[in-house]
Amino acid sequence: MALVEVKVPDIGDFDEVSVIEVMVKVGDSVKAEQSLITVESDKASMEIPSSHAGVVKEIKVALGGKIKEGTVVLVLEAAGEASAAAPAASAPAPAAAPVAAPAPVAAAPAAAAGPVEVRVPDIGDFKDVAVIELLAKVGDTVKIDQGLITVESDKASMEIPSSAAGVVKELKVKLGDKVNVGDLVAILEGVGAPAAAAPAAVAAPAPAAAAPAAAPAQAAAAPAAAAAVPAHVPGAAPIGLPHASPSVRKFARELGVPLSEVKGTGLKGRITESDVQSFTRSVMSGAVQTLAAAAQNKSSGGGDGAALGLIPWPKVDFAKFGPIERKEMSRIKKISGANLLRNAIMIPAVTNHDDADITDLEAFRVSTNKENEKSGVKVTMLAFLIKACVAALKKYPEFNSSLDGDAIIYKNYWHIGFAADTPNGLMVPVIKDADKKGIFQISQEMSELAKKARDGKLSPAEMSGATFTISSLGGIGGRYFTPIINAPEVAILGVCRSTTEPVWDGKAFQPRLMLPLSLAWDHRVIDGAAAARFNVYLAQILGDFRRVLL
Ligand code: CAO
Repeated sequence: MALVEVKVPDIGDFDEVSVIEVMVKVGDSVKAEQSLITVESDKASMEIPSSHAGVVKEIKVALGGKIKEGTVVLVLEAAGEASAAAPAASAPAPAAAPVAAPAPVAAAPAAAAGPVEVRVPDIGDFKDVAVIELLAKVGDTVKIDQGLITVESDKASMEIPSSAAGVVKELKVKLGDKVNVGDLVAILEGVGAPAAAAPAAVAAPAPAAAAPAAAPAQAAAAPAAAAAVPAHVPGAAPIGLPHASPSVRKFARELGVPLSEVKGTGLKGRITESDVQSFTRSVMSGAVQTLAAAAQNKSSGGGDGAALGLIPWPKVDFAKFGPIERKEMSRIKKISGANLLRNAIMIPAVTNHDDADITDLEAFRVSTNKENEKSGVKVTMLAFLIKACVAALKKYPEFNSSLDGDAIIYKNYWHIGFAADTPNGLMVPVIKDADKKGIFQISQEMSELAKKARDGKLSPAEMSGATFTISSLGGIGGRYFTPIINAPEVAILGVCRSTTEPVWDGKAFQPRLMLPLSLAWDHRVIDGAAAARFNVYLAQILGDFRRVLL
């Protein structure tokens, strides 16, 4: 069986258009006329069909690559004789209706100031194509060649440009209308007639449009030209691309938005520019994750960093170096991992370390617990830390805030989350309205919530709404660490194990119980001086709780 090179047919004025989708892969059997790739200019997108039936042996183009007439798209092992019914590949595009072009120019001669009719130019083989987007409205001032409407067949979409500059007086088509060559699109109040050489706006494939000098005035007048798809086969299999006009595709590409994940709200589910905008907003706010980001979070180490332009995550065959055991991460670890990764990457966090002298507080805590031994409630250092943090948050409200775009939301409630280590991973239960609760109540709630966390019984409500979080490793050990902020909060306090240290009191070293504090904060909202003040104040309160009353 013969190997056949399938080449880009005559696509008219298109030169160096980008490949935006490769629809087949090596090994696929394709039919003659089946679409192989989609290419796109800023004004139209089109599919390039196969000239032959056969099996794909090699793909010669890549996503993002530029192609033009004659570029080899792929190599096929032809199934039989080259399909006679496949004009596209070898033969130039559809006779690309010569540029004897239609209306526009004819209707808009010299420097007319009166009404100018804009009509559908020669769009080649296309008949009864649907208007899927109105790009201008009555009252708009449009430039020559500016797209007025977008039309679409099952194989291509293209913008119909204005043949003149002017103000749109009347739009003669509406969404869903079917249009043909010569149909009236709009009436403009001419503010200037088309210059002699209005370039082919739809950058369409009309070969004739490209014809140089030959037909100067006429050709110039023919803004668009033949249809976007060289070999249009009515009724061919629908394309796999999401429906969106070329300009929306371009917009999405500029933002890196995967169109296939955007829900279209336009006519027949078409994706509009505002759909792309709202998708972008949802991703930026963290409400939605792109499939690529989700896949990255799933992969080893929390992603390969490709989206950040990083080198790939190292792939090592660990078994080469010694025995290994592979265990799937728990659901909680996967979820918290994805959140931690996002927070670590997206928040410009800084950590301030300080120490609080808790000698007296610890003595008070121990004596309180002795006195209340029978109550069954153990007063914890963490409960005091929660109360002290509420006082500091009230004094420095930016630590109890969240970012919302360019605004800061200050919260007039104080819900404090605390990190709890559980067999399944890290969880953060929340003590609600900690400002209104006493140390006993907080201690009791904490022990109940920590137990629930360990038993995997925390409800979502018990883990939401925190305005600030404390992560205490005090019961375990360590000196200082840099906790990751629990977005959308803007600060977190890390606490390590207190130790008795020699502290200079001005005359001598005294043995004092010092508690290491590590405050991580979002530099977009908080600055270093505020963080230092917060820590100093917090340490003062822990040193002497009476200060809360001042
Ligand atoms: N310094 C010295 N000792 C401390 C201390 C501190 N800062 N904090 C607690 N301790 C001691 C307590 O006195 C207690 O000792 P005794 O058993 O002798 O009374 C012991 O450590 C256990 O403390 P606790 O029962 O009061 O528990 P806690 O309030 O410290 O912690 C909880 C509760 C749920 C926070 C904890 O069990 C936990 O899960 N900690 C880990 C949090 C975590 O993983 N953070 C990291 C997040 S970032 O990856």
